[in-house]
Amino acid sequence: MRVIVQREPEDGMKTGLELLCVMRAVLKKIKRRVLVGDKVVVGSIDWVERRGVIENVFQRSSEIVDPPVANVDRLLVLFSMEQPPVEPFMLTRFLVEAESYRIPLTLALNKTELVDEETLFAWKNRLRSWGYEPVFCSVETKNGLDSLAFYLRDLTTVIVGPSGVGKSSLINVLRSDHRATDSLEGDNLFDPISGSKWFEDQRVGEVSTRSGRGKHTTRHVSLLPLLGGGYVADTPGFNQPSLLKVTKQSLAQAFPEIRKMLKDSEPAKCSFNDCLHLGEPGCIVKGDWERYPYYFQLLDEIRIREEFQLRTFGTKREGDVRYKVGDMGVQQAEPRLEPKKHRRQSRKRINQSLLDELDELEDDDDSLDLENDPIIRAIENENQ
Ligand SMILES: Nc1nc2c(ncn2[C@@H]2O[C@H](COP(=O)(O)OP(=O)(O)OP(=O)(O)O)[C@@H](O)[C@H]2O)c(=O)[nH]1
Ligand SMILES: [Mg+2]
Ligand SMILES: [Zn+2]
Repeated sequence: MRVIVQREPEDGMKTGLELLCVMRAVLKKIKRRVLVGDKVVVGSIDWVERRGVIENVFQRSSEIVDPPVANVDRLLVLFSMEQPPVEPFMLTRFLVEAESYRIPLTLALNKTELVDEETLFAWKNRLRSWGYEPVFCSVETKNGLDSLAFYLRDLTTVIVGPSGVGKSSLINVLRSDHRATDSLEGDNLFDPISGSKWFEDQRVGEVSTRSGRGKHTTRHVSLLPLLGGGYVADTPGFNQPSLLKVTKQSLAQAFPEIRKMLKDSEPAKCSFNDCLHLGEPGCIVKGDWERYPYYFQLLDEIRIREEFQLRTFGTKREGDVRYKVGDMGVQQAEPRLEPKKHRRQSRKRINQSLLDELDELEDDDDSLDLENDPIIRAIENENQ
């Protein structure tokens, strides 16, 4: 693993160097994972050969699952106006996934030069009604890149979004010619080990003309130092965030529209404590907003997933709540009480058995696209 050792002397100039490290055997034994973005203790350093041993991992301030990155300060959800065009439901999926991590998020729309002013204006108003202030940008014309650079400065940011929207292109431009206007020359100077890809450009793909989509050019998660300070992780563009951390109960909190309605009506509340806001009498959430059908659709998808998990394993996943049927058939949420340690183990077992099960499934159903299935991918990431 590559570890950056950073030094911040009085003159404010950040310098650092990169070490190639292995993990201490005992960490492997206790299956402690080191994620991209982790802060670690390095020992047995050979400064000449630039080698070291990772002795321990610091506690994480945040952790996202898909892609697996630790200590993320901000999520940048990037879509493009055209090639590929914004699909509102897919955008909603990405936003819901991003909201579920409870990390500050920025929504940006790239390739603005491909559409006219009216279209931009219409999208701006539309997204405002969703509760977002989007940043419009174009890697091509460099429009809006200053505001983005400002959002990313000194933070660890993960950029997510569908394939082909320009995530890698944006990172390249933020890491190269943009520096001239935005930060001091030579700032944040890292001395990389040989063979390091940190100063190379990210590979940028062609958008396939037939589908208007990218061709999954970026395959791995990597954390790249920004010249003005901070890090950014490029991710492969997947079109289906897994929503594995989202439960029926937490879904509403991932919609700013619902959050606002609930807040505005305070102190009045929905008559049921665990209201799923399906428009029953006594529910504060009304149906006169654009994404209400998406909320329904996602709720349904999550319900089906939870039922599948319940049927298959007799339990749901971490972060879930159990339901018991209370008076008059009303479902009541109940937090799961097992200690964390056990939960971790059993989750791993569950994941493994789910994978085994799907392996078997695959034998008699080869239409199942395991490699690209978002849930399988996230589970595999968790198991690694
Ligand atoms: N017209 C236009 N094209 C752009 C812009 N930004 C990026 N592109 C092009 O969009 C294509 C896809 O860009 P990438 O940066 O590879 O997209 P990505 O989001 O990293 O895609 P994956 O790695 O597949 O997830 C490339 O051909 C870029 O040159 C822009 O602002 N305008
Ligand atoms: Mg890419
Ligand atoms: Zn309600």
